[in-house]
Amino acid sequence: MESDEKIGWHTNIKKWGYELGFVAIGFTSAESVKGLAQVLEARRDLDLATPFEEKEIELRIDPQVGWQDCQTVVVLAYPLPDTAPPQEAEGILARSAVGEDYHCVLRQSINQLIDTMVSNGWTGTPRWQVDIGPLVERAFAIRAGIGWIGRNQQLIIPGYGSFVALALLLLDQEIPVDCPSLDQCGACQRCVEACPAHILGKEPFAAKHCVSYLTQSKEILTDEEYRRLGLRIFGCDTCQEVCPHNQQRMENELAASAPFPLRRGVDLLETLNLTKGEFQRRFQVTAAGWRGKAVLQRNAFLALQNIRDPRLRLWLADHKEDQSVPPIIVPYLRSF
Ligand code: B12
Ligand code: SF4
Ligand code: SF4
Repeated sequence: MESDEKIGWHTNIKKWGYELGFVAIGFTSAESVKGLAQVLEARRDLDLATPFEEKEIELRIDPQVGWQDCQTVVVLAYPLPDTAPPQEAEGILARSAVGEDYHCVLRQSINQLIDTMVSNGWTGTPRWQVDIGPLVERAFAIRAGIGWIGRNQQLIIPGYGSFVALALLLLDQEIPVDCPSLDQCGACQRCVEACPAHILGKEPFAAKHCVSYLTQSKEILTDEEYRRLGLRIFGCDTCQEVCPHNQQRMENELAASAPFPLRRGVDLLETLNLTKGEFQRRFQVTAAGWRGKAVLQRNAFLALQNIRDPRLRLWLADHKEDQSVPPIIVPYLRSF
């Protein structure tokens, strides 16, 4: 491919991506991410990595280990939809867990982007990943210059914020790359101070203690861990909500909460009593569905306990009597 043609693809892939709704797009090479293997090894050796991560470190840092023809990594950020904030005493869902599952939304948009590339003469065979895939997406995102990694560990896009989902498009052609962008956290410590698990500002990141992980883990949570959940039913947005770079979006959500069809709040007792049919209708279509119904019910139970909701005593009386307490909740009955 001639150099003019390569520049043309760089420009056009960005143009088509923005037309499809992506808010930031950047290009980087398929080189391995230097220095990241040591971080991943330290997380693994200290037992801080989550079981959701690929075990093979080389596959996570080097695109050519998974696909030897890979030459370029395009990083794309898609906005998470605006949502209405939860009301008092409601369970809280993270923004990434509300609305149509972002994995499906991004998959469709990337396939549309690839179709457009092919219809304009792209002859390669692009591959892609959205979240589920070995490559560490944020490492490529900073190298592709779409943002910086905040103290909250999030990829923050200058002028937009961090409430985005990321995707990687892998190409078997060499396309010009973008420059990394500058860190804009400065002296700010808001996320470090707000984190309920007190894990920010320390290296390596203790992913297994992160409340987002705890809401998704099926292991039995300690008393200290489950208290940290507060009212959270799936995920944790606290370190992003306090970030100055997300305040504009937060204000927009607060000011216009009524028109948003998507709500982050859920009724705790309804979630605890979730039937299979309700789970399929309300949660399975979202990114909160992948861990199943029981983990959401457990989190609703713990949230009711955390706010000492009197409805929990009645629920327990009924369900203990007919022995219908879901097995995932049984270990927590010791507190009653
Ligand atoms: C496993 C996982 C988790 C785990 C562990 C998270 C973690 N911080 O490691 C848990 C379950 C806790 C989790 C939680 C969340 N996650 Co998550 N998660 C992932 C997943 C699948 C892998 C992450 C991973 O590899 N971690 C290992 C560490 C080392 O990598 P990292 O934190 O992603 O990135 C670091 C390195 O890249 C490092 N780095 C980059 N370059 C270099 C170079 C050198 C030399 C060094 C030393 C370091 C370095 O800087 C980054 C920050 O430390 C990715 C998708 C993917 N395939 O990448 C999504 C992903 C990171 N998660 C995402 C989201 C949205 C979340 C939550 C916000 C969801 C929620 N609301 O609850 C929280 C945020 C928690 C947090 N503060 O990070 C988004 C991030 C979007 C964004 N704007 O950054 C991703 C990219 C999914 C997606 N496709 O959109 N997640
Ligand atoms: S997601 Fe929650 S627990 Fe995890 S680092 Fe951010 S504030 Fe802390
Ligand atoms: S809250 Fe402050 S320190 Fe944390 S990520 Fe945002 S700007 Fe950086």
